[in-house]
Amino acid sequence: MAPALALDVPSLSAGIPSKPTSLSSSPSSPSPSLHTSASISTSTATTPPSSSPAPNGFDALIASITTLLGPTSGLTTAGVDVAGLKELMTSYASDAADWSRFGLADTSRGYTRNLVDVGNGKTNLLVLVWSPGRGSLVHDHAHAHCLMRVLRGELQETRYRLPADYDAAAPTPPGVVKRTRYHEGEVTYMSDELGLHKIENPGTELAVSLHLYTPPNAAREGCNVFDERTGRRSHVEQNNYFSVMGVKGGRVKELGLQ
Ligand code: 2CO
Ligand code: FE2
Repeated sequence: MAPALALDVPSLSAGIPSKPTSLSSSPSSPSPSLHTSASISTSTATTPPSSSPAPNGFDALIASITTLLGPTSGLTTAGVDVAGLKELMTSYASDAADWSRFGLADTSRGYTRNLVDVGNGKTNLLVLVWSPGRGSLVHDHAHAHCLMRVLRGELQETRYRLPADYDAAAPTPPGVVKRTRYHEGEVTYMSDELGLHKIENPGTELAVSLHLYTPPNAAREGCNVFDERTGRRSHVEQNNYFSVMGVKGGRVKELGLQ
């Protein structure tokens, strides 16, 4: 049967298996409390805010990413200034007041994918909100560059090698290469050349991260997820978002982004 259609649906943003990882929490844990500072919202609002907030450092970051990619780069993987993008994402002086309107949480899911910007069709910029003790499935990145900055909390990445026989009827399960803990403010890079990964929130509160994908291949064509135990690959869509431009249930086309 075809897999669920988006990375943010419960079947894909799976709970962390209790046995094989070193993480202690599980999806059946009691509901977490939200951060007290919390501009992170669990709002069910379905209409856009009546006025746009004043430009801030986050808006400047978004504009800088688009400028850096310029008129020609970002449409293919080659020629993208990854170091420049990493520098921009690192130098952003994070203020939750800037990005929290995008960070809509839903603790019934492993994480939410909230669309922030499409960079003139060259990027897919997302704020992801990770439920405590939960995370993603093992996945690839559709031949795109992936940069992740932790905006709040800590995230654990488990990196895997893609088995050569991944398309066989009984493939080799992806082997773990390493685990890394990323802290607030850190930026990491991932691509298919580096293998596969999954991301988890090992903490007891929501974690938030900013993800830049360029070119936006996964949003256009989906990506692959891999069963950790069997190595079986499934293709999933990545063009459904929990929110678009801060609007829950918002659609890319309705908001003029595509
Ligand atoms: N790639 C996953 C997604 O966009 C998040 S893990 O970090 O790349 O849903
Ligand atoms: Fe990823």
